[in-house]
Amino acid sequence: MDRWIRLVVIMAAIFALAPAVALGLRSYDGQDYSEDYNTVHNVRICDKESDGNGAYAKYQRNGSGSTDRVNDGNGSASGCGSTSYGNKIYRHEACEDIAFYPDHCDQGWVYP
Ligand SMILES: [Ca+2]
Ligand SMILES: [Ca+2]
Repeated sequence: MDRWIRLVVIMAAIFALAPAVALGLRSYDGQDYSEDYNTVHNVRICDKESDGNGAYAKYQRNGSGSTDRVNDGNGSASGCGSTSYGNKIYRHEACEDIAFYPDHCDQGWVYP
C-alpha cells in the first residue's frame, strides 16, 4: 500500500477512537491511575500496585482555587476511592504516598 494512504488510514483510526478516550481521562503513576467519570463531575483513584505505597489523586474543580485529595482507602484491594459529586473537574493527577520520601506523581496533571 502507498505509505500516504496507510498514514491516512492510521489517522482516521485514531480520530475514530478519540471520543471513547474523552469519556474518562487518566493520569498514571506506574499502574495506579486517577480517572474522571460521571461527565467529569467525579474523580476516582485506583491503586493497582501491591507496593505498600498508598495511591491518591489530587484534583481541582472549576470555580475553586483549592487543590483537594482523595485516597484509595483500601490500597491495592479491589475497588477505587472516589470523590463526591460536585462542580466539573478542572484537572487531576495520580500520585502515591511514599514514606520518608517526597510523594511521587509520574504523569502529572491531566485536563479532561
Ligand atoms: Ca503504587
Ligand atoms: Ca483499592
